[in-house]
Amino acid sequence: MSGDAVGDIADLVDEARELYATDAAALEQLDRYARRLHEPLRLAVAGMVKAGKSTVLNALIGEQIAPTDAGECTRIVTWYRYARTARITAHLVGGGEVRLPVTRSRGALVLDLGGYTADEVARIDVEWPSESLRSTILIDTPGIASLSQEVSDRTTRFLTPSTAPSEADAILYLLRHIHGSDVRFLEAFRDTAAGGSQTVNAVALLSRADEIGSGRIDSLLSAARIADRYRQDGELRSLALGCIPVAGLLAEGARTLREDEFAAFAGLASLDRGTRDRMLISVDRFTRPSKKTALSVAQRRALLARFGIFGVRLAAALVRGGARTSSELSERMVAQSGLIDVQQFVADQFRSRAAALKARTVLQGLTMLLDEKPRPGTAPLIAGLERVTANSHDLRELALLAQLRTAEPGLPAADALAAERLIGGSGAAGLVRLGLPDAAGTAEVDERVDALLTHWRALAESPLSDRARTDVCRVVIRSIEGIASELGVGGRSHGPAAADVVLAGGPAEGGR
Ligand SMILES: Nc1nc2c(ncn2[C@@H]2O[C@H](COP(=O)(O)OP(=O)(O)OP(=O)(O)O)[C@@H](O)[C@H]2O)c(=O)[nH]1
Ligand SMILES: [Mg+2]
Repeated sequence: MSGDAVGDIADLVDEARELYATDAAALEQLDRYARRLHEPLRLAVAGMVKAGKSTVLNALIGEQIAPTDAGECTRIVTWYRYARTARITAHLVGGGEVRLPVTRSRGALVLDLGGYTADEVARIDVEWPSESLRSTILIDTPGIASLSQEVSDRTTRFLTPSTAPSEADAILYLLRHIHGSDVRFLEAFRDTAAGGSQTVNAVALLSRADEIGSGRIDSLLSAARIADRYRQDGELRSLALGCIPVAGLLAEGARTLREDEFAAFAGLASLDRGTRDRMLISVDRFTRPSKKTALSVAQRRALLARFGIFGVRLAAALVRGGARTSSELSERMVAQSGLIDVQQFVADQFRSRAAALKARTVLQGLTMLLDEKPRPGTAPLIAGLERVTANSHDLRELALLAQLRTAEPGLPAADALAAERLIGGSGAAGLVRLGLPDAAGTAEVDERVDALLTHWRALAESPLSDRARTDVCRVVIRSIEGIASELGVGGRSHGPAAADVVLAGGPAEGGR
């Protein structure tokens, strides 16, 4: 989305401020929308209780800052955003805020509510100097389908409110198996977040992937197969943009690996194979008193808490396989964990569309406000909202992506798949959309763009295409033209035809 489109929406928010100048609640809401347009993307981590949400969030940040124990804090929506100095603020339910101490223990942040209970705290804001938070605000949420209805309600009120857009622009939804509660939540999120456009802006993470094969070394392969199946599954496919297996504990441990832990793994790796295999056969065996290793039982328990039995087995195997330093080991463990796929997905599908996702949220919020509190003089604002929606190609892409995922596409199957890729369903980068390798040269790109334009124009103009199909084709053609201009190709036949594509708006350049 071009900066201008965000600017247009900011102008509409200003117009709304004048219309609602006498309504303090509406003004406060509008101020929040205005700020939201200029903040980083809000990405929430959600899922059922103990799905591994806080652990994955820590892995993404690369620090142990979200509490993963069973304490009070896991019941509170907690925001993690970038700031140069660390600061933690609790926002109280009745209004007002208190500063909480920044305390660490063994490298992990300890969130201390200072005498307040979780019920008294509406949300916690953690400002933290981590580079990974510069472009994304991460939000940890209490587990849905909790034993405590109030805890679940906190998350559903936050992510799927009934009278406002979701507080999150996109979510990482963690699940261990698909459960009825997961499907119900994702449906509610899709409907709330998307409003009329039904945008799909959630990705499913098949979490705690190391436990899937009982911690056997091939667990992650089994997890990958299950994730594949879920990805093809009709139900999840219409609710999430993908399904990625991830071993969060392994990723968190790897990204925060300490020298003493590396030394412990090196010690295990140096044992003869038979001894090591027997020792690591189960958690029970590993924590039995034994003279075969210099590690105390307490040290072994600590390794299990940090890495799980799978992580310990893998780390020992990786050291034997040649990881000579803690950073080499950390890198290899991260590579196995699935974290990089998650990071890549977030970058390709969410961050590159950040402006469009935020814009959509604010457009939806303004529309809801106008519906809920109609007043004279709103006609120009309504027209403005319609104009921005129709003119923003990025918003059209988001809507079409959802349409292709959730409804009968009205296109031959191969075209539907190609359309999805071209509008960014497999990633927003130009070459990915064209289905070309990273190394593709200009001539190859040019040729592909030409062939695609010829194909999609013919389809648009075919007498067999009805209005709906022609509209889809036009969005796709506009996307191809956007890619051509982004990649600096498209001399020959692309230029003039742009005129017959009525959609205005800049090329799909993403929101960076
Ligand atoms: N083996 C294994 N254990 C994990 C993994 N992720 C989390 N755990 C463990 O599962 C427990 C819960 O993890 P959390 O990250 O706190 O889960 P959560 O979803 O945030 O839990 P709530 O906020 O209480 O709903 C902790 O004991 C973690 O160590 C994983 O990938 N593998
Ligand atoms: Mg948690």
